[in-house]
Amino acid sequence: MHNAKCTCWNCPAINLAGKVDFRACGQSIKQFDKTADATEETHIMAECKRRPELGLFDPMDITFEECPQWRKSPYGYMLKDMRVMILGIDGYLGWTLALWLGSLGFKVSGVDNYNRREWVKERGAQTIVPISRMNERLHAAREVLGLNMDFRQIDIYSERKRLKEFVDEVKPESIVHYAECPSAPFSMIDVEHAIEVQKNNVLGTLATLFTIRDVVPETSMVKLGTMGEYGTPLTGRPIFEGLFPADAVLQWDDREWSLGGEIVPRDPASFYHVSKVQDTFNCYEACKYWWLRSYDVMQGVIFGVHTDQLAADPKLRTRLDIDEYFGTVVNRFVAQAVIGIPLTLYGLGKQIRGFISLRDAMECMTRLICHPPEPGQYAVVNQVSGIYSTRQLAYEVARTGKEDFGLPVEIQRVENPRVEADEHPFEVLYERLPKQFGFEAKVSVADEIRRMFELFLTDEVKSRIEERRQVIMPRTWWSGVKKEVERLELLDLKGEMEKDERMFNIHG
Ligand code: USQ
Repeated sequence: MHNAKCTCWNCPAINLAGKVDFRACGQSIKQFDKTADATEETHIMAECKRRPELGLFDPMDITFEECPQWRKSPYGYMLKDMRVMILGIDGYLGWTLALWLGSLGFKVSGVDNYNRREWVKERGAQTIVPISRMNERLHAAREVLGLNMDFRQIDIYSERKRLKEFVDEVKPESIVHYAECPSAPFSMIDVEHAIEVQKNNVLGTLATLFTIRDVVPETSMVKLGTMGEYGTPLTGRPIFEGLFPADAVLQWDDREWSLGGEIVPRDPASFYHVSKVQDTFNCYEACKYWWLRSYDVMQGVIFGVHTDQLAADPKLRTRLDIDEYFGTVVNRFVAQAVIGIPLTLYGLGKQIRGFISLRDAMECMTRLICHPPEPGQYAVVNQVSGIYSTRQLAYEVARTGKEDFGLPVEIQRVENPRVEADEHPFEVLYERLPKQFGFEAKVSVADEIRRMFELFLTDEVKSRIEERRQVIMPRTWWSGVKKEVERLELLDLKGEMEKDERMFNIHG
């Protein structure tokens, strides 16, 4: 088990603040409160909020494996009835994670301001998988899965006081922060949207960090970042996991320096991605100033609709968007294939990205929640399970649509409304989740694409895609121009396949 040897030092049930003023800065006279231990060898001592009978003890002494509060689970040792609060619980990921964690025995609570519903509506779009209002969703979760989740409608930025009160009431041992606008095109519409996205994301995160400092400093924050923070370095240098590895060296002018532990360069691709970069620095600083602990999860492009809990009942489904703004590329391609729009490859279609399925992302998040960072630790994981070009994915969707579902799928190259390299090297390191946290991807792109076809071809979902046909073609250009992109060419699939069979085979 990946977290068996973690100790109370990692555990959010620990109380370090009471006896040792170790959150004070280096100049503080009162760094160690000697009343905690009268001996000269005073070192950091702890109390356990769950096992007060232990009194003061050395937090390194007890491992998760030894502690009766930590129980074995498929995803590592799990803190019994661990309280997890999900910010953004009404979203595509938030709702999925709530059901997933709840079914594993976590005590789930959540907040949401329903912004996502409003933003999608404002663009004339809709989730193609119907979802009901939150109270009905909560009711269904109770009826079908026996889950009791505590929910509050709160805007984490403008209603900070209410957030603080709710956090104080629940005392979450982990806070998953999904409460952000995830759309690059939405942030590029105009100044109002750019401001809306940055305000929502950057200030919401900042408010959350202060709340954690003031109310639950030992909680571990699992914060959703994005692979898009890094951009696609044209030099081909590897994309490390957030920080340079210990042996990285900068050489210049016959001199050299270690880069180990420094934040790697960022080259975000939209004002949305910039908001995530700003979050990174805010989280990094908060861990440094206040000894908070945080994972920054650099997630690749997500795809898919399935977890066992979501599929347990139609009332439990999570939202799924396929419009220009909120649909991610694989989900969009499948929806296009279902209603006969040739798949929209932007530019050359040789953009390469990291991808991960919805289900596998949930497993990664669970493993991270079960393995909290140490106090003061800001850690980063690149959360992807495979690397593909958009062209490879379009081919796979076309192949599955044709062969398995008899659909006449075509692929078109259209003008690229974004400013991004559409042909570039891309070497991503994504080793920490498998090596340190025991993650192994379970869902292949091909399987999930097939599953999406099955759902999207049902009468209700197909007609909801048809109803919103007009919001599929992109109209938001990074330049500020507002016009629908034009087709550059319709790809000759057979010819393309003969030219480059490798591109056609995402399994090879
Ligand atoms: N693309 C197409 N055709 C389409 C839609 C997109 O070719 O119809 C291309 C885009 O030009 C881009 C790539 O597909 O090169 C990915 O685009 P996307 O819209 O699926 O994803 P992106 O805008 O990058 O953002 C999504 C999520 C975001 C997350 C990010 C992870 O919306 O929240 O941060 O994926 S990553 O891309 O790794 O930065």
